[in-house]
Amino acid sequence: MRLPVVDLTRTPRGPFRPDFWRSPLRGPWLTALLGLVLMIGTPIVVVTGLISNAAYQPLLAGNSIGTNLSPLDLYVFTWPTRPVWLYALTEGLHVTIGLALFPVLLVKLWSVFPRLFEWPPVRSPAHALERLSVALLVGSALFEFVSGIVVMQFYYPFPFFFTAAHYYGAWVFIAAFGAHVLLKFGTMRRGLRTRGDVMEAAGASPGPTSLAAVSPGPVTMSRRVLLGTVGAGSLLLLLQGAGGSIGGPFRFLSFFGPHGYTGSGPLDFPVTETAAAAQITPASVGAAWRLDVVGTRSLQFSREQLLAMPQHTYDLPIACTEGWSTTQRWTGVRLRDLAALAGVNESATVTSSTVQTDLNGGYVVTLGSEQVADELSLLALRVNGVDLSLDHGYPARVISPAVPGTHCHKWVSKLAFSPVLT
Ligand SMILES: Nc1nc2c(c(=O)[nH]1)N[C@H]1C(S)=C(S)[C@@H](COP(=O)(O)O)O[C@H]1N2
Ligand SMILES: [Mo]
Repeated sequence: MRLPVVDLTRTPRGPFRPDFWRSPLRGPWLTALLGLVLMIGTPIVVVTGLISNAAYQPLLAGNSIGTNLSPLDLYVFTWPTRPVWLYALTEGLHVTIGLALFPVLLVKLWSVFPRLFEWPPVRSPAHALERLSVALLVGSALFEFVSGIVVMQFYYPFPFFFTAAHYYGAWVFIAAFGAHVLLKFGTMRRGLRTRGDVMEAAGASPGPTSLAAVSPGPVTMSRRVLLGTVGAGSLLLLLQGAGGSIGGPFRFLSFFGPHGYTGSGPLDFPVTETAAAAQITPASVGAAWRLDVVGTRSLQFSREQLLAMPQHTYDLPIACTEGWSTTQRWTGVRLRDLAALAGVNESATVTSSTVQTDLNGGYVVTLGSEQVADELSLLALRVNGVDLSLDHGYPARVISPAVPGTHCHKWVSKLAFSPVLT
C-alpha cells in the first residue's frame, strides 16, 4: 500500500540522506564513551534531586509541590534536621553535577543527531516504540537540564510551577533513562571496544543504523580535542559549583553563584534578594517594627525585647536551591522558646510572614515540627557578632538546620505556631 503523504521508497533529501552528515568524529566509540559518563553521573543527579525534593515534604507544610499529593509525590521519610549541611550537600551535588553533565549531554546528542533524520522514519512497530522512548528521553533530559539552569539564573520566589514541572519531568526522565540504559547497555559496551578503528574505518559499517558518517569529511579536529574541550567545560562547571557550595576563599570560582552582592567584614557573605530588590522600606523595619507571635495567645515584641531574651549562637548554613551555600554564625532566639511564650509547648509547625509584600502580596514560609523543636532553629537577630544588615534580613530572619534556603525567611514580621495533632 502506498502512503498518501510521503513516498518512503524515494531517495530522501537533505539531512535525511545518510551522506549529509559528514563529521568524521561521530562513531560508536564516541557515543558510547559519552553515554558511559552520563550513565554514571545522571543517577547521582536524580537521587540527590529526589532527596532534595524531600526537603519540601508536606511536614514542611505549604512548601511541598502539591496540596493534593499524587502517587508520584514520594515522601517516605521525615526531613531531618541533622546533619545541618544535609540540604547543602544534596542540593549542591544535584546542581553542580547536573550542570557539569550538561556539556556532555549536548555533545552526546550531537553525536547521535543524524539519527533524528533516519529514513525511513519508522521501519517497524518496535522501531517506532524505540524512537518514542528516545523522544521521551531527549525531551525530558533537555527539559530537566534547561529548566534547572534557567531557574538558577533568576530568583524564583516560591516553588510552584518550576518545582512541580521539574519534579514530574524527572519521573518521565527516570523511566525513559532506565529503559534506555537497559536497551543500550550492550551497544555501549560494544561501542567502547571499537576505540581506534572508528576514525580510520569510519565507513566500516556504514548504513542507516551506524553512528559513523558514510562519507566522512576532512578531519578538522581530533576526537581527543573534542573530548578535551567537553572535559574542560565540565571541569570548569564542577569547580564553579564546588566553589559556590564550599564558599569562603573558593567563592570567587562560582560565576553562576548568588546574584546579589556581598557586604563587607562580618557581613561579607552572599545575598540573593537584596532589601532594595525586595522593596523593603526603612519604615517597615524601623523603630516601629514589631514581631507578632501567635499561638494560643498573641504577643508582640520589639527588637530590644527579643534581644533581652536568652540568646543562642550556632554555625548554620544557608543552602540555596540554586546550589550555593554559606555557613555563618547566627545569634538569636530559639523558635521553640517563642512557641512556648505563645503558649504552644507541644509539637508545632510555624508559619512566618515577612514585611516584604512585593511577591504575590506577601510570602509565607512554613517549617515543620521537627524544625521548630530543634534547639538550633533560631529567629536570628545578629550574625558573626554584629546586627543583621538590611540585606541579610534585619530586623530578624529565620535560620533552621538542614532546610532549603527558601525557608530562611528574612525581614520576618510574624511567627504563627500551630500545634500538630498527633
Ligand atoms: N523575605 C524573604 N526571605 C527570603 C528570600 C526572599 O526573597 N525574601 N529569599 C530566600 C532564599 S531563596 C534564600 S536561598 C535565602 C538566601 O538568603 P540571602 O538572600 O540572604 O542570600 O533567603 C531566603 N529568604
Ligand atoms: Mo534560594
